[in-house]
Amino acid sequence: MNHRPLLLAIAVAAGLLSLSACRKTPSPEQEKPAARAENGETADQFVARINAEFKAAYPELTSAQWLSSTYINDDSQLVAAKANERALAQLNAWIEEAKKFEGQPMSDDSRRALNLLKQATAMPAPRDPEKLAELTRIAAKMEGAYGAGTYCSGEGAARKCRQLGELEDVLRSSRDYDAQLDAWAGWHSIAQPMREDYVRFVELVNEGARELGYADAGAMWRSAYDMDPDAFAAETDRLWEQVRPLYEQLHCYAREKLKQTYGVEKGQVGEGLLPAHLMGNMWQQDWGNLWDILQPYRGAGSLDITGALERQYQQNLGAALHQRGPNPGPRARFEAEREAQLLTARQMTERAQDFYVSLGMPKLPSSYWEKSQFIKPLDRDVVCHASAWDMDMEGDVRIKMCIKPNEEDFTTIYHELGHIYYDLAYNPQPPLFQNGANDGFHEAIGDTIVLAMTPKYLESIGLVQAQSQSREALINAQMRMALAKVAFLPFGLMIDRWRWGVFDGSIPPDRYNQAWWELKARYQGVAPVQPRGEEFFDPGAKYHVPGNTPYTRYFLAHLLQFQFYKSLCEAAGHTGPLYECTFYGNAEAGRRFQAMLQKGASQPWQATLKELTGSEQIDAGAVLEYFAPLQEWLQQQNQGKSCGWQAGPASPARDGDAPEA
Ligand code: X8Z
Ligand code: ZN
Repeated sequence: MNHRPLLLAIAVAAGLLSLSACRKTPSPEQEKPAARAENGETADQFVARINAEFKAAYPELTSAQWLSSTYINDDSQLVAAKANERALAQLNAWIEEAKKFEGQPMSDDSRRALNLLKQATAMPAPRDPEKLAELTRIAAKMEGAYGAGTYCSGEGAARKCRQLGELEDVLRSSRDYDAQLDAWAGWHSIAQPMREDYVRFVELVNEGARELGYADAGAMWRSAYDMDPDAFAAETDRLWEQVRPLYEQLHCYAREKLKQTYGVEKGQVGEGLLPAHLMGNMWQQDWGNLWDILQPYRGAGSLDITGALERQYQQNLGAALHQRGPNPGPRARFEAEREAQLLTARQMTERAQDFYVSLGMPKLPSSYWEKSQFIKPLDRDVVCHASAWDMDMEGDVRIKMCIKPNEEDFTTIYHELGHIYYDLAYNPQPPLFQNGANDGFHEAIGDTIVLAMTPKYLESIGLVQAQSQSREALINAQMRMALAKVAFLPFGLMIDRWRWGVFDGSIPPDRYNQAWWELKARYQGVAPVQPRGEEFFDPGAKYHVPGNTPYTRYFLAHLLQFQFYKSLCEAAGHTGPLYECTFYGNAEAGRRFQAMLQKGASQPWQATLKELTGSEQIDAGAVLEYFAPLQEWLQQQNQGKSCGWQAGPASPARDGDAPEA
């Protein structure tokens, strides 16, 4: 979940506006006598009223959601479900009322706002009050179950219970095949009990979507892109085809290294698939943790960010212990550790803030520092999955994370602050326009900054040592970025390929897990090493499924961020190769970025994209330009190897053929 819990989660434009990309001009209709509803209200007045009511009601919803995510128990779940129930009922009532104004004269802004209203939630609720209540109960329960998920193993004194963070630590750091398999399978076991709830959840949101006039909830999600929903789906196929060759090269290289590390038998599954539990990440969406295995040139350009952050933590711990005098006891030691963890997490956030401030953006308000959750509390369950929150549309912004001193969490902070700075920038807009140009934009802001964290920038802030300039160092830096950004691409696509199928019924409940792994094989080329039958519900082990957050946004974001980056680099006057650019400290880049953020969802995203990049299309050209040196290097490395994989007879990768890289 990001900044807009449930309600407004995907509030972007509806299909009706289509590609007109109409600019906001003072509406001539405002001068005509406007049609009025029975209460004498014009369409423009109606929109102004719901904007005001929406904003007034919003803090109660976000507070309830914040509590249920940072303090999971039955009570907070009940309160969150009830708040959501009220909000979704109100939304349905507004949408119903808005029908009165269909075909009536109104300003362009009001027309857009009313279209956005129909898209204001990713969880369309049935009108039937009992079903609505059931839906919000299930939603709160599934999110709570994910957050509280705990895997216990071992007997007697050896029995231990671990949550997601600890199981992720195993995948991050251990290279023991069985320990990784245990952690991977252990986490996936927590999702099994969600299956039944998810089946019902799908029925209920589909009913809600149909009542709004969509074929199903997936069709509704696809309608949120200022273009024909089918054309949108086709667009994602086109974009995937653009980047697929690059992914296949990376896949081929990674497989070879895994075989070298774990042996030919264990380093792959079936015909060329990567073992799901060996990719350093629970969902194989980011391979950055496999740096020890995949690093192209040992020691060329040291980018050990995790090491630097760990040292920073150790320093903080040393200072905290020192304050407690000689020979601190276990309790004092424990307190010092907590203090150092919190301090390190705050320092990491300060560094991220510094980048935004260098672009001319404001410092975060003091309430951000007081109210955010930076580290995992020990006395209760929380949803650790990182999120950014705009509590009241007027400055109470927060992040909720369980930060650890490692590179992944460090870049995630930059990601979350991207959401926060977007929120702050569009707060002056009417509430219905307070959203990303489309949801991919929202996910791309912080990641654009991450692209600008070049080795030189990291050196300049003292996080890594002086960087050598060599071809080896360049390939290392590119690989580091590719393991995060390129490895992600097919994952960014497959989750909603699964959900679109689930919502439209082409994936029925008795094929949930099978279809999941077919899509994992087809797009990512990964597979589990043990059978995963229908007794499992592996999609539920990924936050966004129980959390009902649409996922295609991240696929779009992984392309958009390169387009944004390229344009901001040009604005900053960068000349050389794209990958060398940082716009840290550049006021002009900051001005252009901020101008985009301030627009929010007030116009079709195509117009917003054009203002920054000159193009109205999402395109993978900038990704390919950025990674050109790595792609060439990978092709050399993979020469003579048989790349590609056989996704299995049930789900041919391409009309029955293995994709050959
Ligand atoms: O969920 C997130 C963010 C919050 S919007 C932490 N991301 C996706 C994920 O973790 O699966 C960021 C990248 C992809
Ligand atoms: Zn995000």
